[in-house]
Amino acid sequence: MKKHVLIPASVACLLLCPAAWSHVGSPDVYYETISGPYKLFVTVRTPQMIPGIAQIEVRCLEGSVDDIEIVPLRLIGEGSKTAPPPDRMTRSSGDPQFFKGKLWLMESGSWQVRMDVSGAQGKAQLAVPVPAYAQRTLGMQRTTGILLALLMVFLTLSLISIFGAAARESQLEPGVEIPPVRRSRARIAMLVAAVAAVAILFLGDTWWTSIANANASDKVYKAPPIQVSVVNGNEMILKMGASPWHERRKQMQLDNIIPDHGYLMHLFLVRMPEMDDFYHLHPDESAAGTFRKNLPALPGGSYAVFADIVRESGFPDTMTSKIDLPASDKGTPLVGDDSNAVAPKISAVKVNVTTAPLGVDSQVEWVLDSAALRAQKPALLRFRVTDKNGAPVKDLEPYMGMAGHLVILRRDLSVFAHVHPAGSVPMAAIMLLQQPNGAGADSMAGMHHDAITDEVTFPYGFPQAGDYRLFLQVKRAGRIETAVFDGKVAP
Ligand SMILES: [Cu+2]
Repeated sequence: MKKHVLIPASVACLLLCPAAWSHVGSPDVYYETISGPYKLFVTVRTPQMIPGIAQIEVRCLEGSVDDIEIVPLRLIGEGSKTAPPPDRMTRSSGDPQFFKGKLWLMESGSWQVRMDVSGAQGKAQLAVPVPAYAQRTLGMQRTTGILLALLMVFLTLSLISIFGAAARESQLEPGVEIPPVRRSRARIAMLVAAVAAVAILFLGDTWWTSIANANASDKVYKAPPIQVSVVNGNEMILKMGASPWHERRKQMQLDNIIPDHGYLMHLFLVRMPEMDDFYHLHPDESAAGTFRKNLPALPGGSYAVFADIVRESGFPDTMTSKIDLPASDKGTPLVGDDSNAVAPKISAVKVNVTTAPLGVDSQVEWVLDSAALRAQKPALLRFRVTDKNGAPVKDLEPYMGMAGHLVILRRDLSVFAHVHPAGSVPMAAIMLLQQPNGAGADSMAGMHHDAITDEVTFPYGFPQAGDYRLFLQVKRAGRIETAVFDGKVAP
């Protein structure tokens, strides 16, 4: 009890620290897939604490679903084979194609939510990767804190008075006058008890604070640190470390990174504060946890660095850093899937302009629906590519296996998300679920779920209100092209 009342002070400092970034400030899972006869949009709101409850929502976009059962499983390994009894999702009374459910996630790590869907078109099964991690420490409610503090004072005073009474009259017969020597002995006893009580409270506070700090450092998720430097003029070196959170977990060690849509690392450099220069690069791993990339010629400035990797468990990390780069006119030209885009200065643009140029002679229209720019609202972000005459283009081709890649950045960098037509979960995790002995039977999900047309969609929900810049990347006739949008997200 005494320990507990001291929580608020220790926790307060944790809450003031920046939130634990993963995929930087965008922890919820948005996933769109075709599962057998059904097209489904799944949202998993991950718990802030582990163990905690994940809130799951499924909207059926095609087909007619009657019933969905959900169960949480590890994404890989033994834990992915034995399923506990499933929970049934609740069908919305107002919207029969909308289902809600809850699942407990008992441990941090890489999970999947497996779903058995049945409806008018038969049965289907799918699995959604869900990375689970404690995002913060929960503070104590103020009223609980006050109540416990009052109880602490009451118990401490009671304890002192019990010691006083014991020294004063415990050995006297009832009704006997208390001798003065006992009265003074009682005062001494109460003084000793008070000193002891204060000492116990002090030690309790110290103990609790150290536990809270330890929890904050290795139970609350933090992205691994990354050291970024440039040598030989234009060779960027990125050295990953391990956060205490990762060190506690064997499956998070440096040597177990797996390729995600073709590369071990997707590296994004964004020139700040104007976000007017953008690079999407793929460094090579030269030693465990060390990556290298020869940079192209670039305008100098301060660059925000976002490095995406995926562990073999399917768990993603986005490491962040920043680096000042001098202007250089010599560099290694970008080849293959590496790309660069120049964007207007963010301080000079209008938000919510729905058309942006793409390449030399075409454009992208952001087809905004009412839900798209609301915080926490799952939406399909929809983009349509047209030529200079406004006609749909026919030459979009897969870029790293997909119709498009979307990087979403809040202006203050508190949100970074790298999203694909299948959603916000890493493609590598989806691929793990599709392996022959993998858990999911979701053979249609992921990379090739729709033929590539002139329209690219991304399931996503902006985590908070604010100004965002979106970099949409597609490939046309062998060229990687980027369209840049600015959106204001309402609360
Ligand atoms: Cu991508």
